[in-house]
Amino acid sequence: MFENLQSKLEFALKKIRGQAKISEENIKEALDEVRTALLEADVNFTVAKNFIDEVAQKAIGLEVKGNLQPGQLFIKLMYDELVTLMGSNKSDLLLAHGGPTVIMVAGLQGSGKTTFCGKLAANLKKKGKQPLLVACDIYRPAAVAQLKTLAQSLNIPVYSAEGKNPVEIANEALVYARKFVRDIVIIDTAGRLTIDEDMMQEVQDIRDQTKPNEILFVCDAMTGQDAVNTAKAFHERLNLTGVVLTKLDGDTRGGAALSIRKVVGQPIKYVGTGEKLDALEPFHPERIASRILGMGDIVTLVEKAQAQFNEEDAEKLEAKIRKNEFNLQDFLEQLRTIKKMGSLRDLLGLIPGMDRAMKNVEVDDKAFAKVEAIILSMTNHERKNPKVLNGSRRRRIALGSGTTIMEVNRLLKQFEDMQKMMKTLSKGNPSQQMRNFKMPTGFKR
Ligand SMILES: Nc1nc2c(ncn2[C@@H]2O[C@H](COP(=O)(O)OP(=O)(O)O)[C@@H](O)[C@H]2O)c(=O)[nH]1
Ligand SMILES: [Mg+2]
Repeated sequence: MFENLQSKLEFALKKIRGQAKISEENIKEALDEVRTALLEADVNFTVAKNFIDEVAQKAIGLEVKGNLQPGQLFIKLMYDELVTLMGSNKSDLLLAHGGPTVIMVAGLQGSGKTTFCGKLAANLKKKGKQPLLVACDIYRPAAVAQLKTLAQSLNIPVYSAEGKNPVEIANEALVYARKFVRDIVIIDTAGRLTIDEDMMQEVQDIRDQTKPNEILFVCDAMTGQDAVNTAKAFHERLNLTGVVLTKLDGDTRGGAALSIRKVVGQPIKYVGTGEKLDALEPFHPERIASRILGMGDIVTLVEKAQAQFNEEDAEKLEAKIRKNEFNLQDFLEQLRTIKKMGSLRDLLGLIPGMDRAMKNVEVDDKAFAKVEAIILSMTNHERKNPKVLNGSRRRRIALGSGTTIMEVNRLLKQFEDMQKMMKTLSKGNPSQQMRNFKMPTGFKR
């Protein structure tokens, strides 16, 4: 799977992986090769371009900690972006609340629809569901027979009806499912070799009648970018809820896997990895990204190191709080970290119990800037010893930061409260403390 893409990427990143220093120049060089590798893998042009731009931009801001090498961080960045490209998280099947869940399966002929219907039914049956398969591909007699054979081997019923049209069959199948208490109805539809109007109209009619919970587009991963264009056409017509990539066991270049999520905007839900009925896996973006990048060792290393650094920082911060040494300088540094991270919760998450307590707190960025300006107008000594801040010093700070004495006073009062709270927090029950606590300027409840 993805052998060619993998070896090309490995080549592109080889030069950078061991580097103690990386420059804009060698990032650019590596990214040019990554771009070529993606295009050769038949990744959609726009998707490839956006991907490269994103990585390039983030690479500039890479911050090196401890003895990690920038090259390793760069590879981790590539990995993270690949995961994002493919949708970040595993996406589960949407199930109906009450009444049978209807799953309609659509796609071109030979993409693996019928096989997927069988695999999905088998998979859901194992989980205790009672699927019903519906044969709506009536144009080739062999298609109905194929579904029946699959179903028989699984001991799952098939609904089919000779002489009826697919919309009637689908409707009757729903009645059947309710009557015989089948909780999942999987509708196998007909495909053509290319998109044609009759076929589209027919699946659209089936959709309108059966109102499926899931409309899954089955996509042959071997067909690369073409598959992506087809998926787009299906999506415009049917409003897909998800994609299934088949034949990932074959000699696929990777283009479809990497492009389809961005182009269609719907998650990949399953991948087919063989002809047998158990060759179905939920789609895990991280696993596929690891396979594509083939540098799992580095990714794991960087992840571990990053987790460790966060822990170290957290411990230091905690110690300071415990000893009541958390001063305005620390506060300023934390503010900046928050800004960089873009999330207050990340910081608060470092303080035991705080993340839960602050669940509903929002951050106001403008107020942040004011707080920052006030602290910046203080001398180092003042930041570390807020006690020395008498009236005249406060006036000077207000002037210097373009704020008012009242605002300076408020910040200092709130900082004092915060210090107190932090001290109790590190000892006791955080959520209890939070209830009575007034947020410092910049934090809104
Ligand atoms: N290797 C491999 N073959 C598959 C996979 N899914 C389907 N096939 C094969 O692809 C061919 C077409 O599958 P079929 O389900 O009949 O496609 P349909 O026309 O869309 O219903 C069959 O020979 C299947 O065995 C898969 O994940 N891996
Ligand atoms: Mg079929």
